[in-house]
Amino acid sequence: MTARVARLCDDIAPLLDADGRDSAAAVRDGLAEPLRLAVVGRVKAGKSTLVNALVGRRIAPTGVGECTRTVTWYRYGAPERAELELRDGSRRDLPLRGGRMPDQLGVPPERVARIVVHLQAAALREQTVIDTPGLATLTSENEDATRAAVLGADAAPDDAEQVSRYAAGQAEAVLFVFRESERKDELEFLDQFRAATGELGASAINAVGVLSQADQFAGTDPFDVADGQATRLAVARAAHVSAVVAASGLLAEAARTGRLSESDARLLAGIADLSEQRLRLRHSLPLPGGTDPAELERLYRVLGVHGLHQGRHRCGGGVHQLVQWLESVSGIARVEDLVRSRLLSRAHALKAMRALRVLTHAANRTGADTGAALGLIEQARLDPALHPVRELRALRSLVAEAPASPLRAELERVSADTTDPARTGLPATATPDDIAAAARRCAAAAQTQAAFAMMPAEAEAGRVLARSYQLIAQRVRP
Ligand SMILES: Nc1nc2c(ncn2[C@@H]2O[C@H](COP(=O)(O)OP(=O)(O)O)[C@@H](O)[C@H]2O)c(=O)[nH]1
Ligand SMILES: [Mg+2]
Repeated sequence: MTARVARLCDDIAPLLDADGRDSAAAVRDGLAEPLRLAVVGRVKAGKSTLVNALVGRRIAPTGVGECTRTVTWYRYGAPERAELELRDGSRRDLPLRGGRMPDQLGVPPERVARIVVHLQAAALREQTVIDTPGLATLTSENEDATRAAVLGADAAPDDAEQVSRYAAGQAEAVLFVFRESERKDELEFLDQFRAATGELGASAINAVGVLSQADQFAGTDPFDVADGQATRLAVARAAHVSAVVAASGLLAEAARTGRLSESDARLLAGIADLSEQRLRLRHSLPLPGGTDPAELERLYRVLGVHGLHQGRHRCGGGVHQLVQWLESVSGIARVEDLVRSRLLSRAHALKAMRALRVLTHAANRTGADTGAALGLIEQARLDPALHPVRELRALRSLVAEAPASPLRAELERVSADTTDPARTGLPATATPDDIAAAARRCAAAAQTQAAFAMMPAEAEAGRVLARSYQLIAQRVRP
């Protein structure tokens, strides 16, 4: 698939104008890179904290610093370094202080197009993580910066020219960070995001969601409450995100970024017997002997109230036990599983899909030989190598227009990163003849479903499925 798209980029370049050729070259270069995952959500949703947990470093500034107003790319690379890319096209090095981003950039944030941080973090081998300031928030600069991260710098949502020019630098997948699912503006945010990003934005095939700060939900087990809300949110927003899980970025960050020491664990174990009531009164009543009040306040900041109150009972085995508990209760592994199973497993198809869109925009520019360029794109689309892209498009329309359709599960199964026996519902031991016969049967059934479908999205899903099965049959029995 990747090789086919790369060839298309080469073939189409002579038919484009200079900007279009730049886009095609950028798309081609990006094909070999890890998937670009943009972390989006409102300001203070907990995006940067979650980025730190995913990357395993306390690198992204959290809170109110200047850097939180710019878009930052975290990518794999050595030596570890950060670069500022300014809007005028120039670059300058940004010194990392103790492995962290500086609080000041040295230039006004409005002059910054993006910051690129190169780290040797294992998590970045498979994905480039793009931290964004937040959409639908207090200031319009924030919104512009986030839109730029997803659509490309300066791109107005309805300006296809701009989109095509900058689209090559965009994200291919989206991680939505929701703070509280009940808040109406949190849901409106999704609609605004879609309105702002249009076809290039998030959908059930390229976006997953996290209900963040799960440790802050009310109830004896806040994580349990957050889980329930995440499930409801996923149902309500099935067209925008393929799934939502609850997680606490703060607890995951504490577990993974080396912020806790043995002496912290000892301090916490020393206050394990105090009542929560007593801990809340710590500012007016003296603490048991030996407890350093400043250290305790620091731990409240690192762990939050729930994390500290529950975590102090998991310190008997030292900091190791505490860290294990934080890691497991935080839900961060579920976030990673979701990203892996829904996004990274489709990385090639998601990249190809975006590439075709960028090239289509480039082909439609006034300086291009539009007819010939679109012809090449159409040829590529029909190539069996790019059939996975057609599957994803069909799935996206189906989820948006007919989410309850029985074809949905089938299309999800067929388009998943799996084996041909699994795609045709057979055991792994099935012979090529069995698989080919099953695939032909399934193809016929899908064609029938396409013929009798009520909705256009269902008809298209049926046709695409039929073709998927035909391709399987050809593949196993050429
Ligand atoms: N209790 C708790 N606080 C969090 C969590 N995630 C972030 N925060 C806090 O919320 C504030 C905003 O977080 P930040 O990651 O900067 O949000 P961003 O604006 O979306 O990048 C910071 O003070 C964080 O410490 C979490 O999971 N639990
Ligand atoms: Mg942030």
